[in-house]
Formats: sequence, structure tokens, C-alpha cells
Amino acid sequence: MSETNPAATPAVPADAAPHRYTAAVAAEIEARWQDVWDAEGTYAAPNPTGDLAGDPELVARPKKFIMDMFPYPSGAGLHVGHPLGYIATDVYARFQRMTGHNVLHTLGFDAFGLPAEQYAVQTGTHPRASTEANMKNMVGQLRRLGLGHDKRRSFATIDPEYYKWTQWIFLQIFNSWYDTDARRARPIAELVEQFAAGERPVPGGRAWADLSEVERADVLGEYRLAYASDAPVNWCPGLGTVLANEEVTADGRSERGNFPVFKSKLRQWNMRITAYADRLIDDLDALDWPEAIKLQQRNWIGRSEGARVDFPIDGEHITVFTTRPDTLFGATYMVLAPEHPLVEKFTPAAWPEGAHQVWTGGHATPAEAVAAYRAQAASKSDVERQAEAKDKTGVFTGAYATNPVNGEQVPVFIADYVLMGYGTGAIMAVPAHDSRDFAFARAFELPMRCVVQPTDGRGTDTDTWDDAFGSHDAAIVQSTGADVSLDGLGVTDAKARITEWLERSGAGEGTVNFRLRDWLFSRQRYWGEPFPIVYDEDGVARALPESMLPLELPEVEDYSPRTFDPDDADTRPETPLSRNDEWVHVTLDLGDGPKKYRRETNTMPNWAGSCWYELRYLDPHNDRQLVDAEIERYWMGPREGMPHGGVDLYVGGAEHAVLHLLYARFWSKVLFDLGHVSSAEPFHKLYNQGMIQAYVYRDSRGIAVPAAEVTEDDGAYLYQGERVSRLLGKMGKSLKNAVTPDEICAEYGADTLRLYEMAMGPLDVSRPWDTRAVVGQFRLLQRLWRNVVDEETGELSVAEVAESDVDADTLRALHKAVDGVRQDLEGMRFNTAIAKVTELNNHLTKAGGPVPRPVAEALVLLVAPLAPHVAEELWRRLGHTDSVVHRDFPVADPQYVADETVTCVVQVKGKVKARLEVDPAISDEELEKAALADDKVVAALGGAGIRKVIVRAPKLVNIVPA
Ligand code: ANZ
Repeated sequence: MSETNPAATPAVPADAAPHRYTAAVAAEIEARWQDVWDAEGTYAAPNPTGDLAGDPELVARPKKFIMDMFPYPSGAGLHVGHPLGYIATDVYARFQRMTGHNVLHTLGFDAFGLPAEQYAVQTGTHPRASTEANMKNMVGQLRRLGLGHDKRRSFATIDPEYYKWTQWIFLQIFNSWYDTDARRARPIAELVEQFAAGERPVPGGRAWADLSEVERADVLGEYRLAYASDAPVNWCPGLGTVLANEEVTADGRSERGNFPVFKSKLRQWNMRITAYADRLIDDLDALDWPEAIKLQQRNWIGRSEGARVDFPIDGEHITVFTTRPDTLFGATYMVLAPEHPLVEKFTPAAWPEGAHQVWTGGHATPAEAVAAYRAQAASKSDVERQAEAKDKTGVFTGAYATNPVNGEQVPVFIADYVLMGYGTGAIMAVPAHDSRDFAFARAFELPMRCVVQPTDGRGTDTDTWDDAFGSHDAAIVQSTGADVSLDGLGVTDAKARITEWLERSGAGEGTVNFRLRDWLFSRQRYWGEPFPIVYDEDGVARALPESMLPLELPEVEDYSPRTFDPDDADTRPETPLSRNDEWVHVTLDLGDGPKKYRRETNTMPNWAGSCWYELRYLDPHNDRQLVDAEIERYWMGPREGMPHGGVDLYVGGAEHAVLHLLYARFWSKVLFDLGHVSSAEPFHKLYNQGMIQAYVYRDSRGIAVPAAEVTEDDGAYLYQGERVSRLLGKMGKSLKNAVTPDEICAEYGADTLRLYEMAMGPLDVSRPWDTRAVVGQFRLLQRLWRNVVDEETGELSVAEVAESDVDADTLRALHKAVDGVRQDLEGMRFNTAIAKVTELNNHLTKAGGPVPRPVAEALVLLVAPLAPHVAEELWRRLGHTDSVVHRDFPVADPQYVADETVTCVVQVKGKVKARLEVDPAISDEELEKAALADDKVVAALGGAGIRKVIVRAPKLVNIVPA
């Protein structure tokens, strides 16, 4: 039998009753209701004001903004794995609508991106044309699923009306700076005022009035939240573009394409996300996100508390960053990153006396040694340099600095395990307590001093050690200087005392360091948002005024970035936009008369469009503002339990833990600081759905074969007569195991697909797709149908009785189901909700006879969020003229929900010893077990054996001891 084609037992036997629920019936119902919903705007969520204002009664309700991570319109279309999250949010949104909320639920497209551009390069098709065709296809696929989206609010990030505002936000960021005292972004004009008024010293010490335009621009560039800089960036010649740190793998290659990535100095746009490092960490606390994702963000931002310490040298000093200032007495040498700018300055002309061969590497002079080592270090990635296991390399600079706490002269080395981009690019080395320093000190025969009393039995004589002692839970020793002593203190207290001493003596200060780097924001691409920036004749970057937005992408001949030999680090990018002279060189009037300008020719990274899209759903057609303030406050503003505001529920894959979610949080905070929005966080609650996996079948060469053509024979899997292996993997075209929603909809209908995806398991767990199991949910819908519609006549088959006439068993089954399904839907436990619906439906089937109307109606309402088409159809057949979508979800009557129990009397030797509350349906065996396990009964028996137990379930147990 075929593994993925279940048609062996047709879902509809040939002799089927004429009015049975079949795939054809499902198809007809689904198409019909989708048209009605569209025509009637059933899912339109009214805004309190503006062009989407509507029904004040709905607006007055509590609101819910329920959102999916929007898709990239890939040419491959959707497979059944993609809509898992969309169906889940749809079920949840429908449930919220039925429980009295004004629900905003919609979906747009994240449509800039590389695949369309690559396709354009190969075929000459404009990326817009292929992207729009893909979107059209996906819109069709999604529509079939019956998702209750407010379609008036959908858009794509490539729409110029949308990216106008992406560009506008860029300009807000460009035109602001971070005031570290106020802990918020402020307009750059306010900084200029402070400089001009002399309220804030101008870096460089000159008066603001004395600076030229170019000099002023340079000063402001040091403050702007979006700035161009020549800092070393990740240059990937194989892709022809630079990449953000987040896009580079741990082994220094491009996440996409796996090309080598080099550090190269290129002038690029950056976003000063580091200004927000502490707030990005602090504000996580109030968010309802999976702990694992919060942890990944915290680690990525990498907050380290420690101190800066100045080591004097030649009348100046080298500043180090340390997280262990308590070990200052144990610092026996220093290390600078090879690129550190002070290296030349302090390197003496000749080796000092006593500089032995291992330190100098045999070089004639310090300058020679430094140059040789620098050349060697430059060829390595940061990750290679930091690898724990690697042999420590380095070289003495010939210089000595002074340990400020004890006046000791410590040699200064350069070594590649110290990175320029972290802390200050210089460390104090404490070999006794840091494992990297320990390895280095052993290799270079450097002294060590134990300053933290080992707690593992070894003594303080480091000669006998074979690794560093790194514990934080121990006492400080050998740490007494002229005016400070740490001896006997624990690590935490010692840190506090030494930091206080550093600050008092002017040798340093307590500080917090972050691992996070600024966000590299330009790409050498065509298919992205152009920067709204032009350069004047002096090369000063000028913002385009809002009236010139959107700045649209020009039509070009050639979409390709120039790529290079992936291993050639010396190459330089060439952007597709730069090849269009007419677009690049323009005469514009930016308020000071027409002048010649050159446009920025990079484009924004494809994360830009997804940094703020939640805001545009709120007010999608607003051409005067990003979003109306009242509308934003209504849907996203801070409220009870959500101090920073944000979307009520955001569902998507866990792979976006850092990139998208960090960038979007950053933009939210800038917009919040500048007063454009009331929410300082974009997404209050985040939920990561699991993945739908699929079996991958491979032949003996390891090549995936089409899963749909594999047959199973006695536990073996065969493809064209040959045995193939089977493993669970990803679903997708490349593994030849994709199943499309279209196939399943055609075979069973969208309601069955929705139920199956929701029933497969808890939403956050990955699960294997099994086409053969889909029919189970189809049968559930058939039974549901049969409980309301007569299969022979097509007439309504319910019993027209009042709820008071329904038998107690059925009422109990109904209200328990209502109670359970309600809780499950609220808690996003869709699989168990379906199990409870199934149970109730089976109860009704088993009970036989027509289903009482009140029960049938409640059942249909319970099903409505999960299988909306069949529910709408049955609801109308039950005689209602309004849509089921806005009906109230049933509420359980507590009298039927509480489990009924009976009191069972337990006698020992005829005397009542205990009373048990038990289920009336309990079996004799279970009741006997429960009675014998009861403490009072055990006490009454006092260890005596048992001769006989008489059980009359559920009311009596009589025990006769031996
Ligand atoms: C002395 C010391 C003693 C250190 C000790 C550690 C243990 P995190 O926690 O990651 O922030 N360090 C500082 N700057 C560095 C750089 N640019 N490249 C490589 N290493 C650097 O790590 C901070 C610690 O890493 C600092 O504290 C410093 O070593 C080292 F028992 O200073 B420590």
C-alpha cells in the first residue's frame, strides 16, 4: 500500500447515502461560505477611528490582536507544514471572537528577499513579477483553508505605500541619538541645540560654531542611531554582499550559501542597537515568551558586569575589561588583541633584558615580532581565534605595564585569543583562575599567582596544578596591597571592595559590557528598500524629506550583485543600483536650493520590512502617518499585565529567536522613544509552534526518492522494486516528500485538514505527517454531519425539544465537553479540544435517535473555531440566518460539570472505619484497592492479614481480617 496515498479505502463507498458528508459536499460548502464571508466582510475588525472604523459595539469589546509570522512568497508554494501556525492562530482567533472580543487577525507578505532576485538573475524576470505571481498563488492556497483574515489589512513589504514607511522609520532612526542620561532616543536636533548652546561639550573640544558642515556631520555621525562607518564588517565575496553578525555561522561562514566570510573594512550603514542593550534585556522580563527564546536573546546581548582597570605604562595606560576584578592581585601579565591601536605605541625599539626566546619567538626586534604575528592572526576568524581547545599563540611586545593594585611590572603580550571587538580589546591575564590564560602562561612560561583559595583539595602552589581554578564560590587569598586587602572575602564581596578601591584611587571603575554589536544594515542587493539618503558634494549624508518618499527602486538591466571568488578577501562589493547613473546622480532641492547629489546605492537588509509590520496591520491605508496614535493605542497599547503593550499573541517558528525578534524589538523602542507609538514592545506573547516533519526515503546512494511512490511490504520500504531507507526529516521539495494543502483539500476538504493538523499533537511539539491518518478526522466530520442531517433525505434530523427535556447523561456529556473545550481552546491545547468534541459526538452517535436541538447547536458552536465551514453550514441548516462566526461560545452549566461522586463506607470487622468519595461507575476491583490503601483502614487492620473482602461497588466494602 502506498505510504502517502491513502485512497486504498475510499472515504466514500459507492453505496453511500445521497446526503452524506463527502469531499464533494465539503468542497461545495467551503467555496460557498468563503465567498459569503468575503462578500459580507465577516472577519473585518473595526478600528475605533479612521477608514476602517466600524461597529461601535464591537470596538467597545476587549480586543485581541492575534498574529502569525508572515510568510515569504516562495515559488514552491505551501506544503502542509506551513499552515500549521496559521490554522492554530485562526482557531484561537475564532474562539476569541466567540468569547466577546474584537479580534484583529490578518496576514501579509514579507516579500523582499534573495530567491526572487536570484530567479531574476537567472531568467531576467523582474523580481516584482515573480514575487507577485508567487503571492497570488499563495493567497489562493491560503484562501482555501478558510482562514478568517481581515483582508482589508493585508499588504506586502514590497508595496511602495508600505516601504515608504519603512524608509520613513529609517529616517527617524537616522535623525535621532541616544541620550544615555535619559535612557531614551531623542531627535538629533536636540543634540545640535545642546552643542550650539554649549550645554554639552563638543567632542574634540572646539566650539560648535567653529566646525565646518563636514566636521559637524562627522560629530553627529558618532551619535546618530543610524550611521555609516568604516568599521570592519562581514564581507562575503561568494554572495557579493556584507552580512550581519546574526547571519554568520559559528564557524565563520554565511548562513546562506555556506561561503567564507571575512572581516573587511567597508563603509556601511549600521544601526546603533547597542544603545538599547540593557533595555532589550530588562524588558524581556515582562514578556510572555518561551524561556528558551528569552535566554537566547539574553545570551546574544551578553551582558557582563565587571570593571575597567587602567594599567599605567609610559605615563599613559592600557585599559582592560574584566569580569573578575577580585582577581587583580593575580594578574601576572597582560594581553592586547593583535589589532589593538596601542600596540605600536608601547612597543620598544629593542627587546628588554631577560626577554627569553619563548616570549620573542626568535624575532630580532619587537616590531618584527609584532608584524609577523599580526599577519598570522589576520587570516583567522573570531571563532577560530577563540576556540577553547586550540594551542595558545602570541608574542611579547617588549613592553611592561604596572599592575595598579600592587605596583608589579607585568609583561604585555599580543595574542589572538583576545578579540578587538569585545570589551576594550585588552585583558589582564590571571592564569591561576582563567583557563585560557592558564594555557597561555604554561606555553610561555609566565608566572602565576593563586588568589582564590581552591576548594577542591589542591593547594595554592600553582606549580602542581594542571588547570586553572575558576570557581566563584571560594575565598580570596594572597591579595593584600598597600591600601586595600581582599583576603578572606568571598568573590562577590571582593568584587565590590576592589571596585570601590578602583574608583577611589582613580585606577578604574565598575562597568557593564555587552556582547551585542551594532546591526550592520546595508546590503549590496537590488531587491530591497532603497535608502532615503543622498550624499552632497562633500560626501555628507543627507536625509530625503518625507515628501520625496517613497523612493522607489529604479528599473534596471541587471539585478545581480557582483560576486567574486569566495576565497578572495581583498575584493570589494559592487551594488546593482550603482550601475544606474541616471538614478544615482540627481539634482534635488532639499530645502536649500537645487543641488547635485549622489544616491546611496545599497539597499536595506530583508529584515527591515518585518521590523514594524504589526503596526501597519493596524492602519494599513494611512498615507499621512505610519499609524494613527489612537488606533495604535487601542490595539497595542500597554494594559493590565502588559506594561510595554504589544501584540496579544504572535505565533511562529523558534528559528527567529534572535534576528527578527531582536530587530523588531529595537525598532519598537526607537519609535516609542520618539513618541510615535505607545507600545515599547512589539509582541507581548510569543508562541513557537512545532514543525511538521515527514518521512524521507533514500535509495542506496543516499538520494531522496519521491515519497508518494514508495510502497510498504512487510515492514520494508520499496521504490521501483528496490529497498529504500526511511527517516524522519523536514518536509520539502528538495526531499521529494512535500504534501500540499491543495491535495488534502481536494481529497477531504479544508475542514478535515484543519482538524488533522490541530489534532496531531500539542502545538509546540514537532510531529510526523501521516496522510493515511487524515481520514480519521474526515470520519469525525461525517459523524458530526450525521448527527444533524439525515443522510438519506438531507433534511434536518434533530429532535425539537427543550434543554430541560434532554436526558441527564447527555447533558453531562455536553457540559463536560463545553467546559473542557473552552479551557483547551483558551490554553491553545487544540488536540485535546478535538478529543473532547469527538467524545461528545460519539456519545450522541451511540445514544441513537435524533440529537436534541440544544445539544446539536452547542456541538456545532464547539466545532466552529476548528472546522468553520461545516459549522457554518450546519448552523444555517439549524435555521439561523446569521453567521456562526460571531455567535457566543457555549458556557458550561457547573451542575453538570462537577464530577458526581458517591460515598463508600468501609468496614473492618463490621465497624465503619473510613468513608471514601468515589466515582459512581467504579469497578469492584478498583474500589477494593482504594479501600485497602486507605490510611485509616491500614491502621485498623494493624498489620493483620485479610481473610475476606466483600465489595458492593460503589457503596460498601467490608473487610474481614484473618
Ligand atoms: C580577568 C579574569 C580572571 C577574567 C578570571 C576571567 C576570569 P565575559 O564573561 O564573556 O564578558 N576578556 C575581556 N575582554 C576580552 C577580549 N577582548 N577577548 C578575549 N577575552 C576577553 O568575559 C569577560 C572576561 O573575558 C574578562 O574577565 C577577561 O578575562 C576576558 F579568573 O579578566 B577576565
